[in-house]
Amino acid sequence: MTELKGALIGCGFFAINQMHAWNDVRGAGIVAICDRDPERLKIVGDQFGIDRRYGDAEALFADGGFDFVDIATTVQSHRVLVEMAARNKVPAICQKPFAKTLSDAKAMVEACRNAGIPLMVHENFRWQTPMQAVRKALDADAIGTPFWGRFSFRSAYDVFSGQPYLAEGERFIIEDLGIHTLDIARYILGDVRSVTARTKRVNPRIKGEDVATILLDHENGATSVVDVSYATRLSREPFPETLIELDGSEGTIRLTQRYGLEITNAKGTTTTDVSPKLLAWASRPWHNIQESVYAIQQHWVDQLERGAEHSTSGADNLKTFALVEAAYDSAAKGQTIDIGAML
Ligand code: NAD
Ligand code: 89Y
Repeated sequence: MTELKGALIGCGFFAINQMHAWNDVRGAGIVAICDRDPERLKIVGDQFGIDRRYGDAEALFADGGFDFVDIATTVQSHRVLVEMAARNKVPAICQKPFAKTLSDAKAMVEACRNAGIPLMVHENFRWQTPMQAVRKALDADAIGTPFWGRFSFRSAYDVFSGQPYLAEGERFIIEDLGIHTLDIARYILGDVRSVTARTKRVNPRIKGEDVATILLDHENGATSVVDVSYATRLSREPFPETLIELDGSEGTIRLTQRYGLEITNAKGTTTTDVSPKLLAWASRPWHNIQESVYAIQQHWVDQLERGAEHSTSGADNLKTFALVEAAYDSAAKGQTIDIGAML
């Protein structure tokens, strides 16, 4: 197979994981990088041996010579960069959060559709080994039809030292982390009809909300709770694990801390270790996220090769992004928000 050539824009904190993962992915490699901060450009260029370096994305696209672009900047630049990729007819991956608003996100999907280029959102949490294990158990009919779920991420891990911008935005946990948890809820229990949410800020040193409790009515009649917190000090810090509880017509699934998958049905209870692999370049506790970065990037290449839609295509991600906006809207108004009307 011919190796696809990629260009990466945004050489910050998280891009290091993406660059390591591209080294491992079969069928693609990064040939050019871009960052408007010369220091980050030098650090990443030197670490990964990339000679083609750009301080400006327009100049990168003007030179060309790559088959796809991986946008790893923060959200403010996502729309402009995705639309630049569309204008240049270059397939694009865009980090989460996909956009600042749902209307921007819709415009980005439309621009790529009109340009005829694939667009995938780097929504990697559904690619974590434990999430895949839960999906597989449901597909194998281990608990019959699920009617209730809880998707929980509660932590006091200091995310602000690596990502200081998270302390500065008007919005924090739903937009940054809850977006993943909401996507997992969709991946496991299907699309959502309506959203009711409550938020709180506990940490006085940040601007946005750091606690959210979100009730989802799924289209198939299941109900779930997505609860996320960065203000929860526990005896064993779970970062970055998403814990899951599912009740079904024939049994239950519990994804417990330290990656235990417990399935109870008429045959009894089985407990399996669904720990993520510790990749050569990964480090605990991030290895769960890091493995999923590799998995989603491999999926990008595999689907391009097959000419097939990506699991977290731009169009798919609109349905996750709508839940983010609906959660903020619901918390602000104290009302339940209808998702169908937003899409
Ligand atoms: P960061 O601020 O450390 O890095 C962003 C980099 O992009 C900076 O070096 C900045 O100079 C560069 N940049 C910004 N706009 C640019 C532009 N127009 N042209 C060129 N360079 C530009 O941010 P980060 O912590 O690495 O986060 C990046 C994105 O990754 C965010 O959207 C964040 O939410 C996301 N993220 C995802 C995960 C995940 O698991 N999927 C985890 C952490 C962060
Ligand atoms: O930015 C966030 C993400 O996407 O995963 C975890 C994180 O780094 C901090 O909440």
